[in-house]
Amino acid sequence: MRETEAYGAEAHAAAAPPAPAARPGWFARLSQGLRKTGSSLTQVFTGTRIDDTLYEELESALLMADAGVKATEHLLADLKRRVRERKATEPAAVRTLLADAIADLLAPLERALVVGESVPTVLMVVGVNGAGKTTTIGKLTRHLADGGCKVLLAAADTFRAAAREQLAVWADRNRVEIVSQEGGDPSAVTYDAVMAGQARRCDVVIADTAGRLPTQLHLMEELKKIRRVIGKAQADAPHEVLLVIDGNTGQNALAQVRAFDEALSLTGLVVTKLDGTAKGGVLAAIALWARERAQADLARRPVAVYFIGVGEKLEDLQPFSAREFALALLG
Ligand SMILES: Nc1nc2c(ncn2[C@@H]2O[C@H](COP(=O)(O)OP(=O)(O)O)[C@@H](O)[C@H]2O)c(=O)[nH]1
Ligand SMILES: [Mg+2]
Repeated sequence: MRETEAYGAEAHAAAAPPAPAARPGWFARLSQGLRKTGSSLTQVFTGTRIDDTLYEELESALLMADAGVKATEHLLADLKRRVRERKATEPAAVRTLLADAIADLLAPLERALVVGESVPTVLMVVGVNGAGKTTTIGKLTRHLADGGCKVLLAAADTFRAAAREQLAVWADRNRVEIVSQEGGDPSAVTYDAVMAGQARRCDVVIADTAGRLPTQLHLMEELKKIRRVIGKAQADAPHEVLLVIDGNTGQNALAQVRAFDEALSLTGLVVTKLDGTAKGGVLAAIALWARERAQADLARRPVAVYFIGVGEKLEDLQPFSAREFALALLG
């Protein structure tokens, strides 16, 4: 059996941000991508005094960034505590302390995606149409294949020919195998793929699913069925149920997280399109949701944010680092 591979493990080995050399240009792209979200936040700290006005402006900026009411309250209370403790007197110092507060809030979301503990490791990827599922799978496949993993793709979004073709292009480009079937049943295709993955000793099987169905069917029921069928093909699978969300959708993304988690019990998230949005604060809202979820059931595996995306290029999808995110946001 091959050794466990933790994609992005180097980036997550310590609390410190990943070494820039490991991901050339990434911090600059992340900063650029988060600029719209960050500019209204950094604006707050251009004055000369730490007073009620500063905190009020910060509250508005966090709400505007779609951090949500609860995470905004949490961050403000945490920040005021830090300011008292450090006896900060300059707005610039408060800005640094806010970065600390955001990094601490987001830290529990940071975890490396581990593949290789089971052969194959089965990943089920879900999300609404256009969130970025197929492109994320393509990018992830490339990273895994580059790392020496044998990957098999399952085209379980069988309802649209374009969806199958799009995944086939990625499979071709990455020279990995794909199980696809015109007009086939999504569960049957996924089942076949997991069985093929076992027979061919693949390291990873990734199932791409539909984000919307022909109207008479119910998406969540279909996805639950796929999840069940994966378990029939391989008892300990799926090992990951990943929800891809579009960072542009802000608070609506949180509603999607709740709905998909309720139906499928998510293990991880991928947040795409953080470039060109002013709503990147939604990660704070997600962090608070994940914290409450963990507190409600301590035995349950917590939800991670495995990757974030700031563009359409291959290198624009990278493992999530809480500290790096906070620094890029307020830098
Ligand atoms: N700007 C930007 N576009 C992205 C990102 N991730 C995906 N996209 C684009 O979003 C569109 C929809 O992606 P797709 O993977 O087809 O979504 P799916 O319907 O969930 O499979 C495509 O044009 C992607 O190139 C990102 O991080 N930034
Ligand atoms: Mg797709």
